[in-house]
Amino acid sequence: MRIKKLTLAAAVSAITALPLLTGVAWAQAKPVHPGTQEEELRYKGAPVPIKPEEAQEKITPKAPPMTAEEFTRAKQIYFERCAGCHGVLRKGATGKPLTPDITLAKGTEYLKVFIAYGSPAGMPNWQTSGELSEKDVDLMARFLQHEPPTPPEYSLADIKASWKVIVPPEKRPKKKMNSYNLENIFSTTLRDDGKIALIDGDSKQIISTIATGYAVHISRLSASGRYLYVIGRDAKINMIDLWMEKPDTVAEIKVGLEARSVETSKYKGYEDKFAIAGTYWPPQFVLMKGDTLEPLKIVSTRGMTVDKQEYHPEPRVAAIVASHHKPEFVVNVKETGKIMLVNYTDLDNLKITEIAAARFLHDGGWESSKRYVLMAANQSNKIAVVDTKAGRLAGLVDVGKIPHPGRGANFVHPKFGPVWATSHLGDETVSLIGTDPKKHPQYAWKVVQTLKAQGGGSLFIKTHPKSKNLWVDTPLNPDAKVAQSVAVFDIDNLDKGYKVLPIAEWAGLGEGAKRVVQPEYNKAGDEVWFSVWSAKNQESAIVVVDDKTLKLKTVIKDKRLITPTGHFNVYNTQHDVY
Ligand code: DHE
Repeated sequence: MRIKKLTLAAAVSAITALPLLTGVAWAQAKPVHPGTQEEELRYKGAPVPIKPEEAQEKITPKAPPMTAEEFTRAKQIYFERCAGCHGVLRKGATGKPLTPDITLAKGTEYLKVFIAYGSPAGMPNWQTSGELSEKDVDLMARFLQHEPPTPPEYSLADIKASWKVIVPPEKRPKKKMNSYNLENIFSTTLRDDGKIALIDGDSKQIISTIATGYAVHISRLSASGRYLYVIGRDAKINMIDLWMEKPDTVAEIKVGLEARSVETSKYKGYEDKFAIAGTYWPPQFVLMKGDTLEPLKIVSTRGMTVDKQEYHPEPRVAAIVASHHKPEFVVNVKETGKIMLVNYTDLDNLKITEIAAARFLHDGGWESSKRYVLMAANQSNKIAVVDTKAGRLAGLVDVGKIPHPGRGANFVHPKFGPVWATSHLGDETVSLIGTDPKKHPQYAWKVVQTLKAQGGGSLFIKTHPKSKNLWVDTPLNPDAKVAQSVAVFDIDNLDKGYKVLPIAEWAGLGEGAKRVVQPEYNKAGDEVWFSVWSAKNQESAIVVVDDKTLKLKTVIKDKRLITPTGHFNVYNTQHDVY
C-alpha cells in the first residue's frame, strides 16, 4: 500500500525525468522534458571505466543481504550508470550523496521507488524507462545500503609497470622527417573507436589513425609543437612524435583507472620537459618526464572542500593548463573546489599554491594576456579567475547556469575592451567577462554583456584573434535541430543576434543523432572545423566552414572517422590560441 502511494506521487516526477541513455542514444531519444537537468545528465552520465572486479566490496552488517553474484552485477550497474553523477565513492557530485549513513535510514522500499521512478531534481526513472528491470532496481536498492566498494589505489610502482618507451629519445629523428605542415595538423578524437585521427589541415586528408586508450578525451601539444599527448578515459596516455616520417606513439603509460586531462610544461627553459596528467580515480595527479613519460611524482588531491571544509575522499582532477609566464601547472580539483598552482622547478620540494575557488571546478582557459586563468565552477554557476602572476584569486564571477567554456573565447569587445566568453550547459546564454584590469578596470572580472544563443546544452565556444566571429555549439540540446546546428555572432555587432548554420545538414549524412560539437580554428584562423558526431554504427563527418563567408568549405568523410568528437589544431593548442 505504501509503495502504491509513493508510486503515484513519483509518477509526476517520472514525467519530468528522462531515461539515462548513454552516448549518442541520448540525442536519438525523444525529449520528455526539455530543460537543464536533461542536458546535464546527458553530459555527465557516461560510464566510468572501472571494472566490477577492480572494486572491493565491503559488506555492511545492517544492510540487506546480497550474494557475491549480486554484488558483482550491482557494481557493474553502478559504475556504468551511476558513478558519473554520484561519484565512485558515492560522496555526491551532480547527483546526491548515497553513503550508508543516508541510504540505510531510507531503507530498501524507499530507495526502490526512487530508483524506479526518478525525481524532479534530476534522478532518471530507471525502471519505468525500461533501462533497469524490477529485479535490478531491487538489487541496487540493497547495494546502496552497503559501504561503497572501493577501487584500488594506483602507486608509482603501478604506474611504472604500465610504462613503455617504444622509441627512446636517442633513437628518434633529429629533425622533422615528413613534409606535413605540422602546425596545421588536427588531432581528432575517435571516441568509441579507441583511436585518434591525425588530419592534414591543408589537404583535409587523414594522415593516419593511431590506436590509443579508451575514448580519448583531449589532445595537448608540447611547448615545441613536436609531441602530441592524448589521454583516454581509462587514463592511458599516448605520446606521439610528429617528427617521424609517419607520426606515431613513442611512449605510453596508464596513470590510473579513469582520467580526462593531460598537459605539458610551457615555461621558457622547461619546454617539453614535463608532462602532467590528472585522474578522476584515484584522485591525484602525476608529473612525468616530458620526453619519455617516466612517472616522477604523484600528488593526492584528497582533502577538505572549500565551502563547508569537510573531508572529500574523491576530489577528481578536471582541467589542467600550463602557464607560459611561470613554471607552473594550473590544476582544477573538482569536488573540493580548489585550484592548485603546481610549481615544477623542484619536484622534491614541491611548491603548490592552493586557491580556494568554488565547487565543482571543470574546464577553462587563459584570457588573452595569459596572466589570468578563468575556470568554470559549474555547480556554483561561477567562473573563478586566478591571477597566476600574483598566485591569488582575482574574482568569482556569477554567470549563467552551468558554465561550460571548453577553454573559452577571447576577443576585443567594441565597447568593453578585451573579454573572455563562456556558454552554458544549463541555459541559452553566453556570458562575456571583462579581462583587462589595467585599461578597463571598471569591467574587469564582471559580466559586461550577456548574449542569447540558440539554447542550453552548449559545450564549446570559440573565436580566433584573426576572426570577427564567435561560434557557439549546442550538441546536448534536446531539440535535434539545435543540436545539429551552430550559432555564429558577429563580434562587431553582437546586439544583432546570431546566424544559424545547419552544419549536420551540410554534412549530408543519413539517419542518426549527428550532434555538432566543438568549433576549432585552423592555424590561419580562416576556417572553423566541426565534428558531426553520430553513433558508432552510423556515418560521421567533419565539416569545415569558411570563417569569412560562413559558407561550407569541405566535408571530410571517411570510413575511419568513427564517432569524432574533440579536435585540436596543433598550433592553436600549442600556443593556447582561443
Ligand atoms: Fe569532456 C574537456 C571532463 C563529457 C568532449 N572534459 C574536458 C575536460 C574535463 C572533461 C575535465 C578539461 C580537460 C583539460 O582541459 O585538461 N567531459 C568530462 C566529463 O567528466 C564528462 C562530463 C563526462 C564523461 O564521462 O567524460 C565529459 N566531454 C564529454 C563528452 O561527452 C564530450 C562532448 C565528447 C567526448 O569525447 O567524450 C567531451 N571534453 C571534450 C572535449 C574537451 C573536453 C572536446 C576539450 C575541450 C577543449 O577545447 O580543450
